[in-house]
Amino acid sequence: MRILTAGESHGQANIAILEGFPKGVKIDTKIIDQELKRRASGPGRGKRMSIESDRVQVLSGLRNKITLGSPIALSVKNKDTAIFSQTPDKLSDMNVPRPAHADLAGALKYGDVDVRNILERSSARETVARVCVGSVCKQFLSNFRIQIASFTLSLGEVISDKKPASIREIIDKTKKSKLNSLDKEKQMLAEIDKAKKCKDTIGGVIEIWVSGLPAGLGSCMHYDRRLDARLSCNLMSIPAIKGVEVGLGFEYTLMRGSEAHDVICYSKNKGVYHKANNSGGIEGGMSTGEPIVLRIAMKPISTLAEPLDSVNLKTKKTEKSPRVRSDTCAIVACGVIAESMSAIVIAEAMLEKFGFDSIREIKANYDNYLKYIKNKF
Ligand code: EPS
Repeated sequence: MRILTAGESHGQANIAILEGFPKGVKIDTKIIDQELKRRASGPGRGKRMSIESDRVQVLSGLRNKITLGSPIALSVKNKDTAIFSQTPDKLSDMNVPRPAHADLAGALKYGDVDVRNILERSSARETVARVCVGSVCKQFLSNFRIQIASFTLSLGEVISDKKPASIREIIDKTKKSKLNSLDKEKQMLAEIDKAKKCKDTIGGVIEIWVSGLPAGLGSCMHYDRRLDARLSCNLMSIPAIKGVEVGLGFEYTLMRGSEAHDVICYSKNKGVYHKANNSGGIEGGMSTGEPIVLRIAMKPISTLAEPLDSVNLKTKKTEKSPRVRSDTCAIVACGVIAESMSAIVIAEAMLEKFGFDSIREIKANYDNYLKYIKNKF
């Protein structure tokens, strides 16, 4: 599977092309739109989200809601295109980079003192395109009863006490939460309000689960085929993500091997299985068949309502960074994006293992593999 995205934050549209996706998969664009709506929602989102009403347009690759095996082109129009429709002489340069954004590194890299030329593409708005592709991948995975869900594990200093027992619990509980959390919603909402009042921003930790997948996706045979490496790469590519954990992650370092590692058991019913899932469903770069558990750390949104000190790249004088529209918190959006980026990796791994021309062929190979595993182990 190959994926390309294109689009600027205030350009005409965000576009994705998905190539190498199998034939015969039913895709409901309403489900893509629901995911886009989830991405735009959540407490702490800024004014831009009330301007946009993101809807996908499928430009190619589908006939009668079924994939053709040809490249799938997806487009989501922007409503706020003001910056691109203004004539250049009316548009002032933006010469003060915002700390913690791509502005300064991009200005240096591309040799441009107008950071607008950098921030338009580096903006997290681009994740609109990724969520469209993620939704297509999720719909493919649902043919194999593979589910992906996420929840807000912490927000600022408020940390959830709940350890979910199953993906069902995550889906059921987060459905009732504005913050995609399992508990402590009130305290988390208060954190956002506090940050907003101080004209500040806030981040948090998101936990992502993938369940229902077979053992043996990914590979131990080469570093870039490892499933955990690929998931980490995709998750780390989300703007504002500064850390990724698999399973116990950093907590492993506080334990001895004897208590940390998942003991292997056998029962006639289940075959071989792990007693616990500290590994987060991945050992040696391959899925174990247990749910995959991942965590990502989202830093506070970079653009502040009370801007930080910076430097004017033209005058070299100290100046406050510009006041631009932003979010106080985008943790709910980030959860949806993380699910999408995970769905892309798992879909790719499924195609590698079970073929990629048509869903019929993939299903047959998949069923055959499950039967083989069951009989042999
Ligand atoms: C947006 C994410 C943020 C928003 C952006 C829309 O992106 P950024 O990384 O640029 O901070 O601020 O909206 C604007 C740029 C704006 O004009 O308000 C998103 O997720 O859609």
